[in-house]
Amino acid sequence: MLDDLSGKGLLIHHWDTDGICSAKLLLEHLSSKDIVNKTPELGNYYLTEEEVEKYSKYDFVIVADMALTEDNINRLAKNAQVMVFDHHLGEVYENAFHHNPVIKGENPDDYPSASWIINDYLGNEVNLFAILGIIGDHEQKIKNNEKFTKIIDEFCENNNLTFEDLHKMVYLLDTNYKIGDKEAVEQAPHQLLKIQNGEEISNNPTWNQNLNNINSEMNKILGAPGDEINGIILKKINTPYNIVSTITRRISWDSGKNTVVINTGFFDDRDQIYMRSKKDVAPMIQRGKQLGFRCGGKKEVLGAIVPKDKSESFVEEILEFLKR
Ligand SMILES: [Mn+2]
Repeated sequence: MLDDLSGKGLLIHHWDTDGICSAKLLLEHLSSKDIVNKTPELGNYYLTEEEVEKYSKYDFVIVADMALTEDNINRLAKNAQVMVFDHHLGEVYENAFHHNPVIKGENPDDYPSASWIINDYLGNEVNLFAILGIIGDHEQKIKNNEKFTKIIDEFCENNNLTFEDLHKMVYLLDTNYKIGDKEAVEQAPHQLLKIQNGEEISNNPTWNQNLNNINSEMNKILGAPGDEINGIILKKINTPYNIVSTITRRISWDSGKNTVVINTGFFDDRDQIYMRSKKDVAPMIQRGKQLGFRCGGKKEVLGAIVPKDKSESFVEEILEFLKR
């Protein structure tokens, strides 16, 4: 189906390692086609009105590792053939080719990243980019997944790499969105198309400098204690870096507790709210959508962008949900 696409094409992908690696794999496969890649405004899990208008002039649109709104997809599908490759929760799109085994009831543990799903769909061998997407989305937690631990271990052995080497590459690729550089995110898949091996990621000077800057900000934030309410960790942060998901992960994994983080510093008019829980958070994602917020996530993680005046009450609801 990918091979039948013709005309001018657009690839929209998530800004994280999984999205960048997914884009690299798709661009490589589609190298003979006329296609450009874009990521949404960083922090937005949807397209703005302006973006939808700009992106409506293409003949085909591919979306990778992002659950855009159904309205976004419908609008794009008016003029274009739309294909979506994803593993986030959500609804099946009526007007697109929607390849998302997780939505269709498959076990998420068998589909840990969009990069894996796409690599499989393309019929490629296991490779660095399929693997980096997985480690990007799960980090150390993937070690609880027996099937993929085996796949990753084998890959490391064959390529003379350690898990830590791959983990570091993920952190380097993720610096592009964490410093808020949308163009750098869009450039990254093209940089990956040129490289021969992972060392060229590990040794990239710009990404290493970014990482140093981000690490000092992270350490500053993680060094200050959060509040603990009924065994739930609640942390308010105010940073211009797009690191709310990373901070939430670190706190929740280090503490083993349900964690809610609010960042008031990324958008001028809205807060970023992130939650990680051992509970299935799908009902809370539904609730966020019902309240009209941009809200999405996976089985164990919720991310929402909430107007500043609604932020406090939504956090209250999340805390209530976690207590139940
Ligand atoms: Mn992903």
